[in-house]
Amino acid sequence: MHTETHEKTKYRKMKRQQNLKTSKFAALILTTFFSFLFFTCQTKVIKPDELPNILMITTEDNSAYFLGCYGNSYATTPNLDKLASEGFLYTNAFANCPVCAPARNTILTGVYAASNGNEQMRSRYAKSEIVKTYPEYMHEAGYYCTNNSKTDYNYEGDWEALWDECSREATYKNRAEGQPFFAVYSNMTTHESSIHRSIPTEELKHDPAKVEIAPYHPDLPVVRHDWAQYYDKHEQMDAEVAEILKELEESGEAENTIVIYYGDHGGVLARSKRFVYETGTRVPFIIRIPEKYKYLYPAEKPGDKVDRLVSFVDLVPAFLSIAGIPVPEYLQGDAFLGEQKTEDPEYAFMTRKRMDERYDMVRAVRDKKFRYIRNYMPFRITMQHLDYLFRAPSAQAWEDAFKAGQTNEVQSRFFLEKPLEELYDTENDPWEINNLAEDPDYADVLARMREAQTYWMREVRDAGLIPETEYPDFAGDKSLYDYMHSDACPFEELLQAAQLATTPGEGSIDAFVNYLKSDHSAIRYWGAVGLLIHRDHAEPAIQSLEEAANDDAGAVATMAAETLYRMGEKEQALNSYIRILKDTVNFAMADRNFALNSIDAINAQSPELTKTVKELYDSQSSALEGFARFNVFDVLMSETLLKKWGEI
Ligand SMILES: [Ca+2]
Repeated sequence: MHTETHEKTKYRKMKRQQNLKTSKFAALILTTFFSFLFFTCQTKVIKPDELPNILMITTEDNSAYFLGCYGNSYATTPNLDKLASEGFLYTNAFANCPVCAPARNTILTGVYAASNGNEQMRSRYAKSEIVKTYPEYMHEAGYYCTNNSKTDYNYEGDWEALWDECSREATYKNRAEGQPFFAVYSNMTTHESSIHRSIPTEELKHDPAKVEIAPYHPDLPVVRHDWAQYYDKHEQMDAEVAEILKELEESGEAENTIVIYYGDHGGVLARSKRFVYETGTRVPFIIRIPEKYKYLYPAEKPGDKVDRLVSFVDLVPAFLSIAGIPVPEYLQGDAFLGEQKTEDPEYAFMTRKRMDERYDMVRAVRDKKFRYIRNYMPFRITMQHLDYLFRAPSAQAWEDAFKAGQTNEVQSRFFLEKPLEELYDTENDPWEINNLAEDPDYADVLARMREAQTYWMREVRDAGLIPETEYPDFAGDKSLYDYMHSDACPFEELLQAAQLATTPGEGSIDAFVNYLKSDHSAIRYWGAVGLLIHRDHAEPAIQSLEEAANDDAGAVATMAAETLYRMGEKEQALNSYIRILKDTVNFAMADRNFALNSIDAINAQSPELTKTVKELYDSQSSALEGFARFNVFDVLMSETLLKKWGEI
């Protein structure tokens, strides 16, 4: 049997069964059985004129929290509340990535952005030929596919070719007679940018004094103002969604159309969008199914709530299941509607890596109660000063309050280095401020979810294990997905190195030093990361680190340099940083940006380093004008650094 099919089936089984320790023999029997089922129980072909239309409405950057139908009595979202009463509201729905483009990458492909190698926000890395998009499948089934209008799929592609119509005028009304439609509408009203410019307080509909703010935010007028403004934006968005539904009603197609509504990820008040907490990933998710398709009902009757875990990776399988198209094996989610609906999965998985100019790597697992988080860069703070995020007045006020020593422990935590692991009881601690990872009472939960997270990385061949600076070396012009699934990738070694590097305790120093000797730059990277995390015990590795600081892989050299600097070996570290910034033949933008982030985190400084950063900035600062600034991460980071140092 093909290895990939075998692994995939095993993964599905894992999600269905509490017990991971089924014997290998039983696994083989079950695998064979499930594969047999897959190949024999193909779905019946549905004629195009019997297919339901699908109208999918996406709103930007909004958490479930801000909707009345999700239990918030201060929210004013009557139209979405009504939609929920007519449809099915999913209480455990998640974006697999807490930010626009990677979230959309997963929605479009049915493959985790982390698996596609398209997790970096933003980027243009290739998509694998193996991975298809849902408009391609829906076209084959006879659908007229329109997109109004956001694309932002985080890979290099031809969006005009993907859709029958793709513009702000795109509409299902131009389809052929009798043809089913799949129409997407995205609404920007609640986008992060909606709080960048403050509405005068007297014009706000929601009262800043009455909003309940998250306990990790300092209780300041400017913070309350942004919260109130964000409630206002939801009210406006709710009315705009109602217009789309009204148009559907007036078209006479409402009785033939499944309506899917969701937020594209959480947001937007600081520590939500971009972060794999509830606030960044738990989205509103409502599906309205007309009576004539009641065979698709996920619960007894409209108005019922559904507590099944769903995440965006499940959308493509669900679309295919609705349309009667067999769900191909490479897809990584589970159909939650239709004939190919699977049993309820046990977990949902979430990831983040680079956001604009800021690096981090975090993986999260959610069951119906707990959220487990593993931090692969615990030496980076949560609230790194990301240019776009800190345009929100409340975000800046929070950072200012922290720097002024005016924040309490919980409010300060996100400006300090992170623990390696976090575990939250989302039922009893919805703001996720009580980390249970070291609580012995939760040791079993921790172990179970940690195992699920490792298992998931293996199953999807998590491309996050490769530092972005090394992508071109491994993927070339192709997708990192293809490399990760090829025999050339020493996946098990990589996974083991990453997990060992991020294991709490004194650290396996000898193993990390051995990793530094690997031919594979990503394995060397995890060796350096292991030493950085466990630097209190890394004295015997100094010489290896000094060699690694000269590595020709930027991420390896940077991690080694940072470790040395933090251990007091500053000269060697500074030389390494300067080499990466100056050597434009061997190092590219990603290398420079990675090094600049490191310099910022430890505030490494010397006259020569300052001069080098200034030269980088001066030579390219014109590139920072307008939105182009978000494509030149190294220049943007050099600007941030020089501002911090008072140089510009
Ligand atoms: Ca978004």
